[in-house]
Amino acid sequence: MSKKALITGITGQDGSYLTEILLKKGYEVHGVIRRSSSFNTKRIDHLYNNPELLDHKMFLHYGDLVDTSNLNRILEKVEPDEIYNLAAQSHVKVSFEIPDYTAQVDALGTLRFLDALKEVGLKKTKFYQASTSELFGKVQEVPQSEKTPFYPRSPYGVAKLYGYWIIVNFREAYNIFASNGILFNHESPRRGETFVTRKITRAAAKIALGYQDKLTLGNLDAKRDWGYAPEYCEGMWRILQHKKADDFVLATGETNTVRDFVFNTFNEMGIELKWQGKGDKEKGFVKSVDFNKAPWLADYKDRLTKLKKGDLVVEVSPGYYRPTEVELLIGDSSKAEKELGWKAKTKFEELVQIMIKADFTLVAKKGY
Ligand code: NAP
Ligand code: G4F
Repeated sequence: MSKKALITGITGQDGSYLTEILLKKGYEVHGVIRRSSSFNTKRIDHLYNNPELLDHKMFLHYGDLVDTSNLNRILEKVEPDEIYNLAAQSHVKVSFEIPDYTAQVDALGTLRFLDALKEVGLKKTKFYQASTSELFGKVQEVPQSEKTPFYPRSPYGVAKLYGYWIIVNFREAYNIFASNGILFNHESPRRGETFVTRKITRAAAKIALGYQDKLTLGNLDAKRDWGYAPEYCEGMWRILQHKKADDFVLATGETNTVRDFVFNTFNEMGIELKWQGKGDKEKGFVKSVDFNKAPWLADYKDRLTKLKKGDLVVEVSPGYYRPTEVELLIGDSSKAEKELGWKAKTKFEELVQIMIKADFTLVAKKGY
């Protein structure tokens, strides 16, 4: 009989990749989706409606991490072998605007789910918790590993810290197989449009195609350890296949600034930028344009805008600054490499290439 997995947050970036991975491994996949006034399943429609996967076993259930009774019902009905708790209010900046809701979902939602699992009495079910490098916040050590002390810097980070510790507590108190994946930033063409990488690649594509004049960002100096999301979702599965429940950092071990991400994105299209000014006066101008340096754009030559040296394409607005910022993240995932055989393969330059090519193609086709 195939194993059953239950995924919360199945409609998100990671949920969609994890579903693909588990279906390929022969799992029966159950996902929890929220009621929405318009369709919210675009990242998984290609799986749900795929005639080639007609014999696939994928089921969706309405639910919400703030609704205990329904979590109980879903657990009783599905009786999963593995649970992947990916649902969250996952935007750090937004968590300063809605801290209570963020705590309800990201902190107490994790508790509700674990407690439901305990009450329903599914003793063999394994539980994966989507923990985060935001726990390290104001970093106490470089690079950050499973042993680095936490210092969260946002309501999101604090809520996820509760999620982390309640997992550890239920593991120790009730012998539940519950593990934290402490994942550093991971991105893809399916990344939400308001996270910085996707905001940059979409805007750069629009600028090159003439749908947008400039890109406005916040802190260009922030450094992140950016990896490729599908690899991290494979890592989640490996964490639950480990012989014992434990906590693992997944990261690339490289760090780059937001400014580097912008520079590389434009550079992939043959547009070189130069920076002038400091802080919120900093601006990015076109230094040179040579679309021939980007052979992948050959089919679109007639549609590219007449960008020229000196054009302003990037500016800073303090409106995007956070009240408290996480300045530097760089992870050490040697434990995951040693114990799970997991290692990030896609490096920074390749990640930028994947994302700008995907967004350019999308914008060229649809204009947005
Ligand atoms: P995402 O794209 O923002 O997806 C979040 C998912 O959670 C969506 O499916 C969303 O549903 C669902 N959700 C939100 N509130 C919910 C609620 N109250 N009840 C049920 N479902 C709810 O996030 P992601 O990038 O895939 O990340 C997955 C998880 O990993 C999150 O917990 C995130 O905090 C964590 N994480 C992410 C990263 C990263 O770099 N991506 C790194 C470390 C940890 P809708 O589609 O209806 O909004
Ligand atoms: O892309 P971001 O919004 O991601 P952030 O805050 O690192 O959080 C993401 O990764 C975490 C893992 O460490 C996850 F737990 C979390 O769920 C989420 O997936 O911002 C990255 C950096 C920040 O320093 C931010 O201040 O980019 C900076 N930034 C500069 N301008 C911007 C912008 N961020 C956004 N979203 N939008 C901007 O215009």
